[in-house]
Amino acid sequence: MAERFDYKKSIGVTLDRFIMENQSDFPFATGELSQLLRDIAIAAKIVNKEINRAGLSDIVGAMGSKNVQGEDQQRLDVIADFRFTQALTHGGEVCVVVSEEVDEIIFTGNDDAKYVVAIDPLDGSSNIDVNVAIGTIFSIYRRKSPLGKKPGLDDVLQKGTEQVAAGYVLYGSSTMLVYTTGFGVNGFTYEPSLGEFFLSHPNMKTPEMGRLYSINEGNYDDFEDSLKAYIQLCRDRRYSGRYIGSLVADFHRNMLKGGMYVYPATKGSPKGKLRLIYECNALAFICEQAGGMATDGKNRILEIQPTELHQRVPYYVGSKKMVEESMGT
Ligand code: P6P
Repeated sequence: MAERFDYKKSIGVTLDRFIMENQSDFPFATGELSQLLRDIAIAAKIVNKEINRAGLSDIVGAMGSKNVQGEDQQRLDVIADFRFTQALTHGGEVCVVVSEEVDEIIFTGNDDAKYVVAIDPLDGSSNIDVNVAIGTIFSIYRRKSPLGKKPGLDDVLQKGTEQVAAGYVLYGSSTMLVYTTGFGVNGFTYEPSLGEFFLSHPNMKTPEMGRLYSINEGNYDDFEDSLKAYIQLCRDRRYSGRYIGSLVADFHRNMLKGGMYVYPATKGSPKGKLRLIYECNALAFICEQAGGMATDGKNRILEIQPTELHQRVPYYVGSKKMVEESMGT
C-alpha cells in the first residue's frame, strides 16, 4: 500500500530557523555567530548558482595566475574567493579572513567584529571543468585581540581546538551545507527552487569502522612503510579504494558510509598537501564531532599549534578505528 501523501507534512526546518533555534547553545549569545553562519550560507548560494552554470558561461578554465601555493587558479577559485570574502566583509561579523587564494590575511575593516574566518573558497577546483563535485571549507574562531583594535596573526594562528564553528559546502549531485558549533554535526540540502537549505541530515555520526579508503596511490612509492602496510591490509580485506580528487566529496562520503581519507607526506609535498588552518582543522572538528578521528599520522590535528598561514600537514581523517589502525594503535 503506497504511503498516503500527507500534504500537511512539514517541508522541514530551514538553516536559518535551525541556527536561530540553536543559538542558545552559546552562552551570552547575542546573534553575531548566527548572522555569520547566515552570511556564509548566502555566499554559498551565490557560488552554487555560478558553479551550476559554469559550463554555459566563460567562467571555467584557468585564470592564467597562480595562488600562494603556486597552484594554477581556476576562474571559479577567484570568483568564489571574492563572493565569500565580500559576504564576510559586508556581513560585519568578521574582523579578519584567511583564504587559500590570498597570500596575506585579509583585514575586513570590521575592527569591532568578534570573529575570524579561515576559508578554502573552492577546494578541488581542477574538477570544475570535468563536472566532478567540489567544495568550500570554513573555520570560525573568536578573535584573541581586544575589540576595536586592528587584528593580527595571533587572531589567526589558533589551534583547531579553539574553533567555535566549522563547516563545508559540497557542490555535488545536490548541494549540501554541513556544519558544527561543537554540539553535533547537522547537514542541510539546498532546494534551488526555494533558495533555501533544509535540514536533511540531523545529528550526523560516522561509523567507527568502514571499508572505503581514499588516497592517491600514484604516490605509493613515497609512502612510509607503516602506510604501505596499512594499504596492503585494506587490499587484503578487499576494501574499496575511492578517491575522486576532491577532499570535501571524499570526506563527506566517508563520513556517511565509514572510511578514511589520507594525504600523507610525499616527494612532491614533503609536509603533505592539505592546509592546516582552512582545510584540515575544519574537517577534523566536524569529524570528531561525528565520532571520527583526525591526525597528521602521529598527533591529533586539532592540537597542532599553527606557525604559518598556509602551513601544510599530513592528513589522516575518518572512521576512528581506521585512523587508529593506520597509526598502528
Ligand atoms: P592529488 C584538491 O586540489 C585537493 O586539495 C583535495 O581536494 C584533493 O583530495 C587533493 O588535493 C588531490 O591531490 O595530488 O591527489 O591530485
